[in-house]
Amino acid sequence: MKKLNTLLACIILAGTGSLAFAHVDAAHAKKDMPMKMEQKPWGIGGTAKAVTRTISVSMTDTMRFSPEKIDVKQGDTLKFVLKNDGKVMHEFVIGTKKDLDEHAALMVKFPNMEHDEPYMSHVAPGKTGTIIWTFNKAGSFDFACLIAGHYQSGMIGKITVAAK
Ligand SMILES: [Cu+2]
Repeated sequence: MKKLNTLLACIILAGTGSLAFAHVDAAHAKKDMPMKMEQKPWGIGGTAKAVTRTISVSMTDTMRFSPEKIDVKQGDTLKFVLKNDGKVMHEFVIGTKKDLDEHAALMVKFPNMEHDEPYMSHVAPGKTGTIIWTFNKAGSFDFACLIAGHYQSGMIGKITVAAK
């Protein structure tokens, strides 16, 4: 039953476009197709001209983000500048705890799974990634590195979006 539930979760996630399995041509697709602006419980993809605030986040091999807590006002569009200060790949994914838990479990099962959404960025060592995201819903959300082992080591931060 547990296995079936997991399988079901995979299908649901894949069906909603949260994850793209076997997305071998991700870089190419990213260049040619506009990112889809899909409303999520934690906000919606933003545009460069809507940016109200830029925040730099460092990711390190100690499996920590700096800062670990980010306070946002509802309606703000943040540009996250994500610097991988480590020697291994890291990623920054925004979501609800529930979504991230589920996604992290899939990453353990399928470590080579590739995915790309406007609320996530995979950053190679020494490189910098960016995300522009509009927090149009108030609430408490997480950001995390879902690479197998990293999430489980506590590579998680908090985003609090205060209601207008
Ligand atoms: Cu990581």
